Amino acid sequence: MSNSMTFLAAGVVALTMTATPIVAEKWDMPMAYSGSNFHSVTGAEFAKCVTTGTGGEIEIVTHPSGSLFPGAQIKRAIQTGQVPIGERLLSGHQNENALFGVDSVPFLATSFDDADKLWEAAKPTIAKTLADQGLHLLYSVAWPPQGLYFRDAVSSVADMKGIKFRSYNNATSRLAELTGMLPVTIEAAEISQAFATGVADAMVSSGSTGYDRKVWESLNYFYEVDAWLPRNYVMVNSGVWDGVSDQNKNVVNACAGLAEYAGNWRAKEYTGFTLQGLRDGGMTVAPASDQMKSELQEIGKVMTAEWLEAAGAEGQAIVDGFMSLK
Ligand code: PCA
Repeated sequence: MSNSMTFLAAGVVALTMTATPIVAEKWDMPMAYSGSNFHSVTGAEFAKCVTTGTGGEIEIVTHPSGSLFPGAQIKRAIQTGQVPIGERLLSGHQNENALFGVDSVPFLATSFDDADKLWEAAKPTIAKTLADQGLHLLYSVAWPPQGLYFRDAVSSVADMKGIKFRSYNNATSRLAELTGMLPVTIEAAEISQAFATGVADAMVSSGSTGYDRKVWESLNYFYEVDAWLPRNYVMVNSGVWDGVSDQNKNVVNACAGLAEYAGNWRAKEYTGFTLQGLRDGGMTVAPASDQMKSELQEIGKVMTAEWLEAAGAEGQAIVDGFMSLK
């Protein structure tokens, strides 16, 4: 390169730098579920939307499969500023505050429509509870309805006695206790291994998680119970959020709105698709027997009463609000 060209090139670089003083920020976004899971796919699109929409001023990079932080640590990592943003299962924090378990009360909201209404009723309280903990709620997407997975056929609660049961929150551990099973808490990212090695022989989850983790390699039965539809949500550290320009906040909010819509749409599409995937993998997928359904309903009543007791007036107000939307 001639001297004059070098000079010219340096001038262009200097001009570009002064003309557009971009302060690029990289936001690492931990996510607990596998990269192929629909929540993770939605999160990756959200990240791209923000990166493009802010002209690269905020670049979000997702880390699925619990690779940056395992699910149980994601919220704390954001609260303590180790990462600015992330996604977590809302009911995973039920041990901190019963309100976070509003979406895992058995048989309260058992369809996508009802889960939407329950979220509408709960969202202001949940957003405030998170804000009090230094977290800003961005968007939330439902999982498909929860059913019961077993290695061996089961037709009543009595058949469940003594089975090692993989749980993912307080409600699922409690369900295990009330059905005489033995709960062991395991993140979704680890379940294929847990089932293959006999650490657990059953779980409650969606067709989606069973499909993502290829559980047909170990388990043989999925009973459609439609017990509840838990939610994932994406949160940002409040201090980080406060530092975002109004213009970029608008972009992030618009991308969050799109992600919520697309994620919930995918959850519905994925319900039938993944149940068929379980069948194709060799599993028996069927509604629970009438006896099992009615016994689970009784257990649901106990768990509902326990949740209302723990969640107090705020919990009752959410349930009342939900009933008025139904
Ligand atoms: N899958 C997640 C939570 C709910 C679901 O359907 C899991 O099993 O961990």
